[in-house]
Amino acid sequence: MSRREIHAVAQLGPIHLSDSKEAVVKRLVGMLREAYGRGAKWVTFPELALTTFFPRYLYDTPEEYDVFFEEGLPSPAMRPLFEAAGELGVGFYLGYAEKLEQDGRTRRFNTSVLVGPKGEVLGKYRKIHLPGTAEPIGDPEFEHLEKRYFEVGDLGFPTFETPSGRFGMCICNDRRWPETFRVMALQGAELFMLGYNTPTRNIHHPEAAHLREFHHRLSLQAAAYQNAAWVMAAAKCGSEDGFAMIGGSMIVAPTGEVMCRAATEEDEVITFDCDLDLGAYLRRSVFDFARHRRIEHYGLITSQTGVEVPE
Ligand code: ING
Repeated sequence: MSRREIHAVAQLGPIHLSDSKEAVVKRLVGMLREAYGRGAKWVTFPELALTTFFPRYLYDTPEEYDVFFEEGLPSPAMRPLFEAAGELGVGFYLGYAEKLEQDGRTRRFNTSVLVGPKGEVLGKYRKIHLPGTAEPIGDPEFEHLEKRYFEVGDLGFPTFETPSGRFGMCICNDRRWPETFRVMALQGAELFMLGYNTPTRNIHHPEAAHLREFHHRLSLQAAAYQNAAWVMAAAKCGSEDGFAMIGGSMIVAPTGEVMCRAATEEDEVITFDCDLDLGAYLRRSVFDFARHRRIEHYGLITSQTGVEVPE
C-alpha cells in the first residue's frame, strides 16, 4: 500500500537584524502559497524562522534580546501564516523563540510548533540539545550562545498523530544526536521535521569547510535510514549581516537517500511526493525494533552522560 503525499521544505535565505518580523512572515506566507500551488500538504520551515540567528550575538539583558521572542501561539507576528495555512488546508512546522510566564518566572525556549491542515496546533517541541556556551568564548567574529538565551527543552521528544501519519519534530543540533530520532521512532514516528541554522565556520573546533555540509547530510541520512523514516530539513542560510550559514535543505527518504535538495542559499521551496509507507518494509525487517533491539545491553545510554573509562 502506498500513502503518497507531497511534502515541502521551505528554506529561508538570510534574515538581517533590520528585517521586520512582518516582512519575514510575508516571505513565509509566499513560500507556503508556492508549496500549496505545487500540491504540498505539509511545509517544514526553519529553526528560529522569524528573526536573524541572534544567538550569534552577546546580549546581557532581556530588554535587549526579548525582541527576538514570541509570546502566545499564534503570536501576533505568526498570525498571517496560521491564517494562510488554515485557508489553504496546509499543515506546517515552524521554528521560533518562545517566551512564557510560568509559576511566576519567565521561561525561554528554542521551540518548534506543528500546526495541522485546519490551522490547529497539534503540538510543540522545545530544543533539548543546545549547542555552544552560556558565556562568550571571545571569538573575534561571532558567538554561539544558545545556552545563554534558552532553557533545555522540557517536553521530551514527543510525536504527533496527524491525518497523514505520525510525525516527530526536532531542531538543528538535535539532528547530530541519534537518541533524538530513536526516541521518536520508538513511538512510531514515520516522518521527522526539523529546521536549522548552521554557521559555515565552527567556532568551537576549526574544521575543513566541506565538513559542515557533509556532517549535516550524514546526520540526516543516518537518522532517516536507521529509523526508517522520512526527514524534512529546512535551513535558514546565506549571509545574515555578513555571518554565513550553510544551506543544504533536503528531503531524505527512509532508505537514507536524498530525494531532493535546495540549490541556493535563498528563499527556496523544494517538494517531493513522499510515500509514507516506503519505510514499512524496513520496519518489518532490518529495523524491526521489537525483534532485533537488545535493550538489556543499552543501559549506559541513559545511565551515563559523559565518558567513563572502566577500571
Ligand atoms: N547550529 C549548529 C548545528 O548543530 C553546531 C551548531 C554546528 C554545533 C556545528 C556543532 C557543530 O547545526 C544550531 N543552531 O544548533
